[in-house]
Amino acid sequence: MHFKLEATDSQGSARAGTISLDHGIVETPIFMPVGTVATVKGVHQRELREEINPDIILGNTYHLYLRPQTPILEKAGGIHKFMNWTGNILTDSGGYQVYSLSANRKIKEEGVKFKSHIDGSYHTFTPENVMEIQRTIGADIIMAFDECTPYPCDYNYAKRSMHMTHRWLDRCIKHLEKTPLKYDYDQTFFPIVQGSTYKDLRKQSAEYIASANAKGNAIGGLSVGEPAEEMYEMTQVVTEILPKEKPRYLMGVGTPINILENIALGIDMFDCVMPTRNGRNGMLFTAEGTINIKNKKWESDFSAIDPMGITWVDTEYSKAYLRHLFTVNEMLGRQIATIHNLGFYLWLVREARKHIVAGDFTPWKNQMVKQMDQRL
Ligand code: PRF
Repeated sequence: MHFKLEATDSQGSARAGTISLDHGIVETPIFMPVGTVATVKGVHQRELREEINPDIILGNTYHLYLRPQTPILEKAGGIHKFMNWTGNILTDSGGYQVYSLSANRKIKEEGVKFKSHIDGSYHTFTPENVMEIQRTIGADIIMAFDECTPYPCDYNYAKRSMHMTHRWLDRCIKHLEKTPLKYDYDQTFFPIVQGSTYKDLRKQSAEYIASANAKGNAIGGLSVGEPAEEMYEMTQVVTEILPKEKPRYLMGVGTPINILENIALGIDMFDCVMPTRNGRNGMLFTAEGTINIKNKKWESDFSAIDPMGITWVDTEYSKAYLRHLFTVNEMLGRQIATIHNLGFYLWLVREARKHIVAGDFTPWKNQMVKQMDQRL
């Protein structure tokens, strides 16, 4: 993997760069659509490639390990072949899903014992086996096994958890060194900063993570219910410490406004279920603000879904028609909303990139944040 910084905003810390991986070049800042179980829900790979064209998408170790299960992915020749996606893929380690989805989890120094949310069966994730699983899934970027603390989190728990995440990181690195690649392309490993909402812990964690000298770094434990201002404060503390010449990934963030504010603080990579999940719920993100398409006010509004026309669905269908599809619970409605939202998110980060390169990111960002903070 190679990261090249191409431009930095003169009024802030926003950066434009490129990450070269074996399945193509990723232009940053980037938003990675979430494809939890080897599908970006509701979108054909062809639509994803031809209409939205993200340089990288995300999969989840926790889900893929449970279904279709690792041996099937190995037989397929890795996740790219299995799902017919020739672009880059990143897998999250399960360090978040295990806490948010499984029941009866027991966290110990050795690892996490958890009960599957699908059939109630018991499993254990350790830093070692999660590295093996990610080798077999075969994503281009693989993540350290961490503990994502909840919000709020008392100081002593956050501190103990952070130290355990650091020890787990050492185990991940040690194990990866003796776990060969399974396929004919490289995998890049990213460690994860934790430390809850405590500045001193965040600093300590960022220093520890930076000292691991990985090719890219991630920030976890944010966007878990804390006020946005607190998230931005933590991002800032951490980005001041993480090396400038390596990509920075803020995990699980966020709204379009969160994304622009964190780009301004020097984040390069994002992922979030919001455009897909909220889209399936009838929430549309636009440059003018958010739309609840289920609202009666759209019943006879025959104007285009989004006159900006970023993706073809935006002008092909009317608001009234899309509202109708949601009212009668037709799956086409959820598909259209998903394509629209992903198209918008990718447009937003590409636009941010253009403005960073052009040198007017900050005023553009401030204007966009004002505009998008409205309900239509
Ligand atoms: N750790 C991991 N994945 C994550 C998170 C984390 O803290 C978050 C927190 N927003 C999202 N996804 N491994």
